[in-house]
Amino acid sequence: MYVADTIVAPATPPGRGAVAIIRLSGKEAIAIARTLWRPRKPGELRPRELRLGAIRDPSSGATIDEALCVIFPAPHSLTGEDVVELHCHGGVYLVRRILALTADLGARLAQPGEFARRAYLNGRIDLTRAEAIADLVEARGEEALVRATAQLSGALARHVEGLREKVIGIRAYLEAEIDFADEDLDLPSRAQLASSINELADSVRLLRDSFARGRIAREGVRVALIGKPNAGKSSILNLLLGSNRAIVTPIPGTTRDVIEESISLGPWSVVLSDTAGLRDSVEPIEQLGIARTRAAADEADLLLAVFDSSRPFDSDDAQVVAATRERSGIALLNKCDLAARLDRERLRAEGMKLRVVEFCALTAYGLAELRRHLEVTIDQMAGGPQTDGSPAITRERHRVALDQALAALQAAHDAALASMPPEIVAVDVARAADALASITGAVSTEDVLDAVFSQFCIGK
Ligand SMILES: Nc1nc2c(ncn2[C@@H]2O[C@H](COP(=O)(O)OP(=O)(O)OP(=O)(O)O)[C@@H](O)[C@H]2O)c(=O)[nH]1
Ligand SMILES: [Mg+2]
Repeated sequence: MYVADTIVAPATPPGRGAVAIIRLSGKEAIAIARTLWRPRKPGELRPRELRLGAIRDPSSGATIDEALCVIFPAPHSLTGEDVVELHCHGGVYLVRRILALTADLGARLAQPGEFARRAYLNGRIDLTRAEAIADLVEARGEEALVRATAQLSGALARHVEGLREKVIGIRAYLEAEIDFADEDLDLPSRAQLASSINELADSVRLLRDSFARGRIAREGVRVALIGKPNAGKSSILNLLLGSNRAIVTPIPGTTRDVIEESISLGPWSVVLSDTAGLRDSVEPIEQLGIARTRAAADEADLLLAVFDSSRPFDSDDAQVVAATRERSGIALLNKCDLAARLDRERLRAEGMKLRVVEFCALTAYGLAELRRHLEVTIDQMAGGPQTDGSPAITRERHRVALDQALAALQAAHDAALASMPPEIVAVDVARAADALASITGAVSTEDVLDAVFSQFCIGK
């Protein structure tokens, strides 16, 4: 439900900074600003013009801060409503004080994503652009940034709209068949119709299959380091991070909990998890840690299986090999600076199917090779390096909608071939159009909007 009251929130992150921006949107926004803020030089506030002035407490008349003010009257604003920005100094207490003053004058603190939701409801942005704003803010790597910018420019929305128009075109043929059943019109045959539906389904499938790339770009790739205690997992994490994040000691069983850190790898963002060493342990704390290792390995997109090449293969290593079965990743023969007691051939003989890289965490030997292989593996997971610049979907929501559209197109195709009455085929075609419309929000429900906008933070 659209409530047109006036909302307020800091648009800048909490904490101290040179400047904080407080944003108001709604019918009372400009009136509230006029009460709180007075220009230094006399004269009316003109739209989209930044003016210097002071913020005063209306009850005492005391000046609280020097601040810039800019107004964006409806409908040409972020939300489509009257919007005001107060650029004040970035003090924690100061911002809280100004927010309280706006509340006294009738503004309500905005919910997460409420500005973007109003922008959508007033037709300023579609849902994919709203999601792109969230993605842009969250982007942790070049691929995520490029994707979010393209989506913000409307590339995905236009692509989906194009597909929907084709679906509606097919619907138009069916309507003609219904309306002019008795007349001798030159309409496409059922076989032609079925083949057009098929073509369209192929395009929808292509977009759905872009999810792997889109998701990886947006969320990052999850990579778990697994191996027996003392194999060198934490040393490798630290090396990849370039900092001593995890504790490293010669004592097996040092890492007890899962440690997560992000790195960039080429265009990708990678979330690395260092884990407790896998072994048969009776110690209860270690057992809990090992259960977490297994969970992290299950959740990971890729595994980095670490082996201590200075020690003979044992039953703990066998557990690690077993954990890599049917999984993607890379095996590292670590400690290759020491005399070798375990080599590539032995690992292969024990059933290791992943690529094996010789490594030394102390000297960084093999690091370039590891990074290169990881990047190539991620490229492959994402469906190969992208060259054509076509948009990718980035969210489960998009994928579900495209699956629904595909199922409906399939049903329409079958009904068309089975010479079903045009009304029946048209129902399936309409379902496909609605599913596509839900992606951009041309058709939406409260539930969908709640799901999309609750991911935003306050002030967006
Ligand atoms: N010689 C040599 N020592 C290494 C290498 N990598 C790690 N080490 C040493 O091996 C010991 C264990 O390293 P960690 O990184 O703590 O091993 P881990 O796999 O995290 O061990 P847990 O947390 O106990 O499971 C430390 O003393 C490291 O300095 C290497 O490439 N060569
Ligand atoms: Mg460790």
